[in-house]
Amino acid sequence: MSETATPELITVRTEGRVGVITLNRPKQLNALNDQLMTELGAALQAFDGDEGIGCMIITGSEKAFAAGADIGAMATYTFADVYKGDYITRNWETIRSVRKPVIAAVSGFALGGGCELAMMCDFIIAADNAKFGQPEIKLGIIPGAGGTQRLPRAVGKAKAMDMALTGRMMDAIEAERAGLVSRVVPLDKLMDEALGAALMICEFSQPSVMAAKECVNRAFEGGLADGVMFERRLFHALFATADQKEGMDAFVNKRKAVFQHQ
Ligand code: CO8
Repeated sequence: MSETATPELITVRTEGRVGVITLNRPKQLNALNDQLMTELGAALQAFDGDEGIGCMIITGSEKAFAAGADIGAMATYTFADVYKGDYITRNWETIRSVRKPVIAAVSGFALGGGCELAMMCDFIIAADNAKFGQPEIKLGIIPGAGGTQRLPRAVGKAKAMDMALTGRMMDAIEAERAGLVSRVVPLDKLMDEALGAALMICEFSQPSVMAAKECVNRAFEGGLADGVMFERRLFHALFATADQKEGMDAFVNKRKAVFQHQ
């Protein structure tokens, strides 16, 4: 399908200024195939370019955020197939180009590519039934969408090695303790919690929200000195925004700030 066609494997809706994308291949536990990833990328880019949207949420079903890349679709690929066509991986990078915040609201299984997709989001809010894992080793492969890189940065080498080498799953409590998820809530409160966080983010100055996201991502991708300098430059730059004047004037005059996102 083309990127402009109506999506079939995701559903898309808005809640105020929040764009909500729900992965929707329930029978396959939201296994991530080429079409789904293309649709997801297109939806994220559309929200990112929409002035009316300030934050996005990606979620799945109660049973599965996503149980990984589609094993059936990959089963017969050869090295030459995947290398020449950049198959499986080619449309996974879109999410990293999105500049507004993306929250993963995870219930059920987030395995393999599903765990990697959640980790590509800016933070993860988990339901108490969530299970995270990188079970690729059981299939004779390794994670291919950043799992061996983002997981150790999130949970440290010991747990990341344990998960990548044994394929064991981490439940929501362990995932929060280890730093993989930011909050754990009862399953029936998951979307309320994610929407609450997203709506709060939407109220803040969009330039400062985008700058904060960019700076935190720098901490993952570069050295400390570069990251601190990058942060300082953006910190200084935000004094050029009307929202900085509004935010500080509101504090000084003991009133609520109303940001114009400029
Ligand atoms: N791909 C395709 N189909 C799947 C997948 C998957 N990853 N996971 C589940 N399904 C299907 C099952 O085949 C089954 O289909 P059917 O009903 O037609 O038989 C249906 O979903 C329901 O699954 P189960 O019956 O197995 O449900 P259970 O509750 O018994 O078990 C599990 C749930 C534990 C999640 C189990 O389904 C499972 O282990 N799934 C596979 C998990 C896995 O190995 N994931 C890693 C996949 S490899 C990967 O993600 C590589 C990422 C590389 C990213 C590269 C891009 C950048």
